[in-house]
Amino acid sequence: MTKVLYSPASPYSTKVRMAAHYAGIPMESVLVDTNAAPAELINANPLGKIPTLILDDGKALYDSRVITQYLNRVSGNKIFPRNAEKRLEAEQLESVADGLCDVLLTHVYERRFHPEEKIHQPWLDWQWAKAIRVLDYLNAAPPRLGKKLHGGHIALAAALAYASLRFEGKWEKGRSKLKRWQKRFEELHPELAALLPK
Ligand SMILES: N[C@@H](CCC(=O)N[C@@H](CS)C(=O)NCC(=O)O)C(=O)O
Repeated sequence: MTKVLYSPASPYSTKVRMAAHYAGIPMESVLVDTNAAPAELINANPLGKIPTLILDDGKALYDSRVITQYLNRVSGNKIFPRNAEKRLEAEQLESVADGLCDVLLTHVYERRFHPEEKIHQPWLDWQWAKAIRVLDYLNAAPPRLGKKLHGGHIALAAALAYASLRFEGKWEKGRSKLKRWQKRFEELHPELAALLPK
């Protein structure tokens, strides 16, 4: 069976696991600690990042957007719309949601990997400004949400769950539409919400 190397707090891993579940693609989830650089991960992905997918024939796939496109192909377009314009919209939403994860992760890593005196606050401020812009942009017009999902919705749900996990109380103020979107996603899709980090 296809394996996904993941960690429950990793938003890109959450996205991929939710997308596989949504598309009905069975997958064995293998918990890895990227900080320990385990051989199974490094041998599959020289970047040592998760998620990394390992197919039955041993082929490895990364990063998460390569994986969601792969899942879309093998599921017969269950993750991205066939219509070109709608597909571009979904891919763009996935990209901006992943970009939000990138800046949030930069914050987490700056603090995790540097001693206090080496933390560079202007760099953190620069990154945080991006997070604020993305959150405001999304809050101004949250994507339409229903039972039928695409990869952009799934990526956004994963990104907001990560924001709540690491920055609870710091991102929600003044963004009630986005907060409601997050809640509604969880109400409409409890089986996917079960994969979100809590
Ligand atoms: N662009 C990548 C980002 C993946 C990523 O940065 N994952 C983090 C965990 S959330 C990771 O593996 N970090 C370990 C490291 O950078 O060494 C993707 O979309 O998969």
